[in-house]
Amino acid sequence: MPTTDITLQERLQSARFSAFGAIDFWKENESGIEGATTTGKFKFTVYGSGLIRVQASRFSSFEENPYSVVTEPLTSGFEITEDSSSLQIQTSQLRLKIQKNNFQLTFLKLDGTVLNEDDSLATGWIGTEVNTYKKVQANEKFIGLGEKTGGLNRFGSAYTNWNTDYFAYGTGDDPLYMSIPFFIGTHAQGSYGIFLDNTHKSVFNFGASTRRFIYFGAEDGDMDYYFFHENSISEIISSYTHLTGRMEMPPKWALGFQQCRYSYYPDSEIYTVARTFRDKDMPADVIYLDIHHMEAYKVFTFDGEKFPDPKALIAHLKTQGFRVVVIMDPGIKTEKGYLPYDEGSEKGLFVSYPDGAEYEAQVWPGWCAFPDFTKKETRDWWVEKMQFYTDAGVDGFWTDMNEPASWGQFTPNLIEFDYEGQGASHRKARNIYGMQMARSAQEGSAFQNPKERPFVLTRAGFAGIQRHAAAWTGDNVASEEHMLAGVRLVNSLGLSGVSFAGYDVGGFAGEASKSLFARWMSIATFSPFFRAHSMINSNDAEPWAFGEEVEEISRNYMKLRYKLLPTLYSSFYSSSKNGQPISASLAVDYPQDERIYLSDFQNEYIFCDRFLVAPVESTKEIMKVYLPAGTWYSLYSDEKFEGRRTHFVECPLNYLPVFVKESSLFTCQSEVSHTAEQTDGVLSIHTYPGEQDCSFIHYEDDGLSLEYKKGAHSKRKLNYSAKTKTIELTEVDGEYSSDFDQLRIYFHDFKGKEVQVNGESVKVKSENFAFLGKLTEFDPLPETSHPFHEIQDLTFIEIPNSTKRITIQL
Ligand code: NBV
Repeated sequence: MPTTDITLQERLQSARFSAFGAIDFWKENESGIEGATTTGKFKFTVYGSGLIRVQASRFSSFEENPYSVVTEPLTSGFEITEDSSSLQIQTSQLRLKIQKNNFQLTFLKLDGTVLNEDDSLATGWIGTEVNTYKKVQANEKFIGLGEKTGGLNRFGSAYTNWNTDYFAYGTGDDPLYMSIPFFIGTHAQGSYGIFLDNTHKSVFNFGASTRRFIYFGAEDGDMDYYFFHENSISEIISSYTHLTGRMEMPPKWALGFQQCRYSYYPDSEIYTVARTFRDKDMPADVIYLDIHHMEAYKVFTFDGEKFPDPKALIAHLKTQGFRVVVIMDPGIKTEKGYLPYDEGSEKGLFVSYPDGAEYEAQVWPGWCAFPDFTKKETRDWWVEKMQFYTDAGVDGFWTDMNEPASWGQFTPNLIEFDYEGQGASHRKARNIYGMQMARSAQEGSAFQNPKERPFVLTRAGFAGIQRHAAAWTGDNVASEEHMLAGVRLVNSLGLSGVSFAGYDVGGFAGEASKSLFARWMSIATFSPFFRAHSMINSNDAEPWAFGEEVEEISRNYMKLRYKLLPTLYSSFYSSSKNGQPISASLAVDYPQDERIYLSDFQNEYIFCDRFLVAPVESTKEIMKVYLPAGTWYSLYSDEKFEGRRTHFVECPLNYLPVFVKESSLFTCQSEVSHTAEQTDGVLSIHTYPGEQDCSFIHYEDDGLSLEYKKGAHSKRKLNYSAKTKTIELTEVDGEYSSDFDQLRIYFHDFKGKEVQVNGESVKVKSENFAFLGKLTEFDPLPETSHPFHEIQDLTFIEIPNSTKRITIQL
């Protein structure tokens, strides 16, 4: 019978690789080309002069992910041509050649050099699984792919994208909590990015168990990817974050030190922790309420015994300059009479089995239902529910367990989600679920507290998550290896659009040694998100819990973090505009320097565009650092180091190796105990000479409201000209009146006696200057003493701040 034959044929076909096939038909459309091969439909869409989308489907329509991409295609600026064997799309930056007989794609620069080329197997299906196979270019490196463990260069490894709750993961384990199917390839001919816009479980194999090709693909759905080409890695990241959106400017307090614990309770413990920060003169801004704040772990409740008056607690913390962030887990206890459950159930807001029955799984509260955050009604309802917390004065929201996690860690795939009305099984919806929960939290915060900027911290996410939340790397472990792996995770997130990211300082699981905690604090000072956290039933892990020496080292670095706030805040501002990582792997600026990928050096990164941070185990006192091209200054001593070579540098526990790029400018303020505390009104500008010009946008606003969007900011460029040796502060743009009425301008590596300020000569003063304080010598023996670095006779001038242009001639 014919039907049986067809079925058999299909079955045999789905058991093997089936190529997408030769092009049968094609036509031009508004933004590119569409057509069909022998097995399906395809479309090429131009999104930018360096950005083309590739879609291939086995069906008569294409699948759309409604969550990640926020821009529209172009309708001009490209040309389409055809010859006997191929079709070509050319923009002002990129040429795509499509081979007609096998759908093999080649992306070229306009000079004809190949950026990226399909293997002849090109694209095809194995059952529902779709993959694209690509050739590897000579010496090609692969970087990014979001929250992935492993080395900076991902060549030789394979990764799965499937949001996973993974307590105490190993530093080579995969997958973790968040999936961002975007990577960057870089080789001598140039760099490109590929974003696979498919929310199903996907695999990126960069040459594990094969040397013929690399490939990427998904368990189901279309082959749907965006190909980016720009002249630099940072422009590729810009283009990716233009496509998928950028972080909103967070409240300034979210850049301060944050203290977490699973869990602080009862409320008296929180009062004590907050007071201890102030008593011990350790700057901090945030305290977290983890799951024990709830009654029987039920979201939108407070445990009446442990927290009898949350409003009073939070109000009191505010008077001390603390903000409170509360955890929200998605699981809603399926208990009749518990309002969130009753409401959600009645309105049909929970994910369900295909027969309509509510899906239940066990999490902290016991059996739970799961809000369907892929449905607008559910998000709107969650937004309303959050009033419970904002009424109590809560300022920030932490979405945890949103992979979603449940006991057993194996959600059945038949569970159904709304997926914006499209309908989707768990296979397609899982990876997007956490991002939609974070989005709901952001919308809830914005709605309930409309005068302030939201702060949301999320564990799970997908491409575009940076629009809604900051990310942290989940349940890490108190080990040296994990500390360094966390740096790579954050740098990889930065390559993938998530610039506001961090790890649990001290390690969530296990017990940090004294030295490990101290080192971790110093490294995290140079992390966009700076939070200490630890697991239930572990030793105390606040920065004072490891003895006096660690306390002093921690305090020193916490204070440095707050002194650097003007630079950090300005970098956040720039990142919200251009999507650049705040913690940037050296691969961003030096992709062709082979040495940065070596295991000894792959953890080094550039923080805020000017500090080279060399993370190192706490057990080492001397380390080998590789410095890329240029001249570098030790942050602490101004000692000069030549780039393009390795150096052995000392790294005692109280000094993490940090270098400042030549031709740099950055800004500092006086010590404060929290971000909203008034400074002494002096903005310090540190200037370093060098062979290149440089510029830095100094940005200020009220740090909290949305008024900056209406012009209530103060923004000026600080320019350094290498040739004329001038430093220029451009006229201030915006209506916010600066927090600083004085400028103190430091001239590193400059021994002159006077400088010209707007043509008038000003005498230069000098002082011995230290970015970090001297440690108390607890032990009188000289061999146990701690080194102390000062910059000798650092020259500076002090002038009044003004909104007008200021020019300083060295
Ligand atoms: O809510 C408790 C913890 C939280 O502290 C941690 O940061 C999350 O990653 N949460 C996971 C649940 C279970 C941890 C074993």
